[in-house]
Amino acid sequence: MPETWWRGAAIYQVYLRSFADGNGDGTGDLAGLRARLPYLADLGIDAIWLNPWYPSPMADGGYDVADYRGIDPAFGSLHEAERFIEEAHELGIRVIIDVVPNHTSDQSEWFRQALAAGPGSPERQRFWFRDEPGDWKSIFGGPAWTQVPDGQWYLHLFAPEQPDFNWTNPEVHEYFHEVLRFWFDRGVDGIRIDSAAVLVKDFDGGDPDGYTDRPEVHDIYRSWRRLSEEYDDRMFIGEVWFPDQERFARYLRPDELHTAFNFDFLACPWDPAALRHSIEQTLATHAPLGAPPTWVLSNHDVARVVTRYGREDTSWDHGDRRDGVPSDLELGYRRARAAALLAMALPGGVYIYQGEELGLPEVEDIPDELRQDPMWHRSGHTVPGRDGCRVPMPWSGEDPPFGFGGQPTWLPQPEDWRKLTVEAQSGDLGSMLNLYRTALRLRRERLGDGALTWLDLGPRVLAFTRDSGLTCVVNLGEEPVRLPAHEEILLTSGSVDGHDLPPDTAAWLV
Ligand code: TEU
Repeated sequence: MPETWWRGAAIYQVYLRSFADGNGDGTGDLAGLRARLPYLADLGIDAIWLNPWYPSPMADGGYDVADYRGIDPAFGSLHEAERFIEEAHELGIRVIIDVVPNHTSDQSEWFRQALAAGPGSPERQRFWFRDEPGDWKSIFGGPAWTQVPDGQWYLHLFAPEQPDFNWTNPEVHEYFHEVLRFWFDRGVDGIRIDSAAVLVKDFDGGDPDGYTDRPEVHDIYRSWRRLSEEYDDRMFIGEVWFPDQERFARYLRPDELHTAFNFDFLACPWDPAALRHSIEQTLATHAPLGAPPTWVLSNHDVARVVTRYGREDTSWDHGDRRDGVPSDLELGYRRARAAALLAMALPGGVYIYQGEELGLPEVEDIPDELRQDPMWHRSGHTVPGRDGCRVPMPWSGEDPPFGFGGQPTWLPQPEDWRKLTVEAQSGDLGSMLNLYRTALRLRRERLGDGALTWLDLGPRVLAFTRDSGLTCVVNLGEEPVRLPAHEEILLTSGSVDGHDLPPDTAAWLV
């Protein structure tokens, strides 16, 4: 693996609670993940990104971390985590874990100490306690301040169970340096930085968004970068939801983060002009920095791509998730197949969210009483939230839990997922699973980092040739388009009629 292994890597996101259940309690865990490592090796990915696996009350799916140097008993033990890292490495798979520096759990030792120590104590200085609440709103809905029994209020940009750290406090800086060393010492290859742009707060600027992208946040990542360089081949991927590309790019300077998620591409509608603009802007932003771009279609926070692309409005907007809007899933599935070949053909790294390789749709009929997302509860049960993209993976069999593990699964699986299981798709050469397997194999052989040259095949077509000679053609129009001259068709996302590429179909040519 080249020294900067992440530059052209295919990275698979494991939402541990929903990947595979090794002890039969209906929740995913490390035993289940370890048992499925051969599946991931066979899929052909280079690294795994794990959502938080730490001790947590699970008020926000583990993003309310009670101890950053442990493993939640529901997932297993620290020893199992260390064995998992070793086993992944033996298969040539790197491991990226999630670190959540903006906030902790209200059940964490530090926050409990802060509550006990009372107003004005050093323990409270690790967080944002005030005598009066501010007017900021929580990203999950409702106020961002919650009162404690002695009358003070504390800040939480997300749920009340997630008090924000005070990053002007040197103790917080030192604490997270220790956390990074703890996991780098255990062989972790990368860190996904949660909510990376909101750590530093400006309460005095009168800005209702006085926490996004404050200049001082870059000092934090410069110190983290210096720390990572004490180790070999470690990387940071920042969760930076930020439309302003110039300010987004600051996080990717050579002394800060190695990569960041490209949410602009994810949020794009299924439209050639919008996608081309996003791709060109991404490449132009990253090139001068020497940072590889990333391409991502789904994650644990966003409605699944098959459902998004089957909707009338195929774009994504955090502020308007359009839950329950009608979706033509067959159309969405065709487009998701084509989008997969587009994303995997582009230069840089690609992220695959578990279940994306199975063509799973968003589950939009989860019974309300089973929903766990704090967005659902904090919105007064008006925003269904993100459980619909977190339903446990279907592996085999004709009925739930589809080989996931025990019953009931922590979120119910749709009965008709019997046709989407790994088992049902493995033997089907035309399945989404085999499309991803073949694409990842060809990508590893022929693509990764590098450059592209656009081809003009009409206004409804995205087409480019990679420096390795592979040409990707995507027809986003409503009429078939003639393929450019080629010697061989390596792969298509749907059936191709001679030399004509049907609508919502992609092809890889040489
Ligand atoms: O997400 C940060 C974030 O901005 C998103 O949560 C987004 O605002 C939200 O999903 C609305 O669609 C990270 C994690 O990815 C997310 O799962 C956590 O809930 C959040 O941070 C708090 O840790």
